[in-house]
Amino acid sequence: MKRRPLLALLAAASVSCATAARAEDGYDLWLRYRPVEGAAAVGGVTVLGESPTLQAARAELERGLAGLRGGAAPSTRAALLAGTASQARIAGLKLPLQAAGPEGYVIRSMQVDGRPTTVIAANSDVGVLYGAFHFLRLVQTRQPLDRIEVASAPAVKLRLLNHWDNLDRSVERGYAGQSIWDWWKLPDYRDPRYVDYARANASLGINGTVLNNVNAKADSLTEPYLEKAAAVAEVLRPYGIKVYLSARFSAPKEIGGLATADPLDPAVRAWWKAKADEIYRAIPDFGGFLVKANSEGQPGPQDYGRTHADGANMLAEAVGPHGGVVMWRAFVYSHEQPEDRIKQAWSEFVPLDGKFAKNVIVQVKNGPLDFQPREPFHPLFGAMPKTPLMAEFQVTKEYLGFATHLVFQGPLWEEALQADTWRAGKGTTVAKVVDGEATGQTLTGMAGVANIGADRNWSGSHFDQANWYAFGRLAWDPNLTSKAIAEAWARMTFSNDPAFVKPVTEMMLSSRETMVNYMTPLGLHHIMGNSHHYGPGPWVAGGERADWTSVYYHRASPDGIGFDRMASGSNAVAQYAPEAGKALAADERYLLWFHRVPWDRKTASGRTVWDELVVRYSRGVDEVKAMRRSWAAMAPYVDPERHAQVAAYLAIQENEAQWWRDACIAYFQTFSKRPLPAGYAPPPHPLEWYEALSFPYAPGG
Ligand code: GCW
Repeated sequence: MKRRPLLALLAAASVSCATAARAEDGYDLWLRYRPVEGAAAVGGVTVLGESPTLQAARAELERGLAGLRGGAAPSTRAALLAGTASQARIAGLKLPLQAAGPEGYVIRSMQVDGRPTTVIAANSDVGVLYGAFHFLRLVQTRQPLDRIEVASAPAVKLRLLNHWDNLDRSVERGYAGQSIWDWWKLPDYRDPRYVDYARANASLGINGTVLNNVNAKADSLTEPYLEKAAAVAEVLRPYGIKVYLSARFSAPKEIGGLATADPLDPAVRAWWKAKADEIYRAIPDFGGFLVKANSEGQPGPQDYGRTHADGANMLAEAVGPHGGVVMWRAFVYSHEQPEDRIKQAWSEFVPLDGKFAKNVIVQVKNGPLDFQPREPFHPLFGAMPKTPLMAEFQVTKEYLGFATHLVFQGPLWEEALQADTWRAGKGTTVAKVVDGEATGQTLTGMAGVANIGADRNWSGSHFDQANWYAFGRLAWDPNLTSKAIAEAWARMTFSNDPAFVKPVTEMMLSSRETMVNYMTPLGLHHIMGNSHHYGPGPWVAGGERADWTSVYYHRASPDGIGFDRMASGSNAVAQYAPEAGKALAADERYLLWFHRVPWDRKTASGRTVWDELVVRYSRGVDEVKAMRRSWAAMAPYVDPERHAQVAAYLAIQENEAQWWRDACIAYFQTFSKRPLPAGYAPPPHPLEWYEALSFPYAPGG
């Protein structure tokens, strides 16, 4: 009895210590487990069972609670009991585990053996692990711990990271250093970091990872590399994470000695079957293949006059007997095609609806172009009811300012997931297509192009960790709000202090719109620097293919600006259900995506398109200035190291936002030939100055 106030005092003391100043480098992500009030009331941990997964759950609970209690002993009045329904003690509690399915869990405050107990129960070991992480999140974010009543199961089956990592450790579109996969030292050396990677992913429910770039090398499928992949799979397995590989379609020729990779050729089919058998001998729970085919120069079935379905089904036949899947990407377009680039995936895939094997899932980017700051949802989500479709989001910020711009992508993904396809009437959101609710598909999935690298803070910036976090949470529950996600992340990653949580959550939530303002307002798209995609490049023209230029997309001329995708133009709008198309075309956020308009056309604000562009570009810069002020005021709540780095990056962001504004205004003004609205400063340099900037060493190329 006497000990309690003392413990409380100790806990309080360590809480204020932690808030004062503590060097942090971001390695711990949202699993920092720094002391919080309330954790001292949690009892000692009992996890029933000894599988590697249950051991991981126990270790995480012990490690997490020890940190959160600030060194204090567990409460002797309460208990924490975790296990699966195969344990009599859990089964006897009669918890509603049916709905938890194979990966979900129930967490409940209840009396067990006369003691207040927190029970974490599941049907499987990995469900217990996920439940353990959920419980730790409740403690970390200071939720009430004495009346927990949680039941959770993932809405989506395949929750995957896609690493665009190359065998030489470079990362395509990676801004966080080298690949974490040290292929050279594998399989003999397994970097302990792989375990922390697995913990972080398991804390979100991510259950698979594609180790290599979709622009794949066939070498990944050779014996030595399969051995390396098997070593990674072994480390990740206890955390419920399966390994997948990107498969190069021409591998039978390149490493198999065959004369062709034609998917209808019996020798080619036999080669893939044998390859799949070999992979499953090395990695018994191998997840399957991800394939980028006939896109941006990658080989594919069309090289032999075959269809995407022919190619996908051949691979599906090879991995099917082992329980594997094939994720076949719909990111296809060809410069030999005169058709509007954003229409091509629909044209190629819709005729194949219903023609894919059962274990094929077509992977569709959130929008029909390419991970832009804003684009409408991909029309394929409303057009292939007989085919499992998985959503692909880009966690790494290729088009969103790389690692140095603070852009929280939760709102971007929420916007895509909550978009209404109208496929089966109002309310058929992309989320309902992705989780199968609207289509009845049971093979469902969500992929995030990883932003993870060997940088100490994993993601290249502290705030980019939030994008990894948000992707994982949305893959588990695509209907979560980005607000709830941002708030939980900010609490765990930095501080529970309301004076921190509120302004930082607000800053995160508005950051995406801010970026749209200073990069691509009013539906502009694909106007960044050529190839590396860094900085503004609205003048980009010429080169090997028109659809890699900016002028192809904005079409600015003295008469106006924008891409006519209505019936009078490419009619891309007709790829949507009529109601959805109508709503998108009427939405000013997509004005220049769907319409070509004269410079003097009035916008909703009453200003002309030209004036509105200038106002929005300028507003974006002002908003970054406001972010800097708001972050400066957060110094008392954040360790100096992380605070300083975020502050320095925000200064870079402000400079670059200004650069985007000035360069785009200077360029578009050569067509609009109109003055800037009163009070708006002209760009400090002539257009040629911006055009002459060059960045041969931009990262991620
Ligand atoms: O976003 C574009 C990138 C390419 C990428 C491609 C894809 C892996 O610029 O780097 O290649 O998309 O998604 O396949």
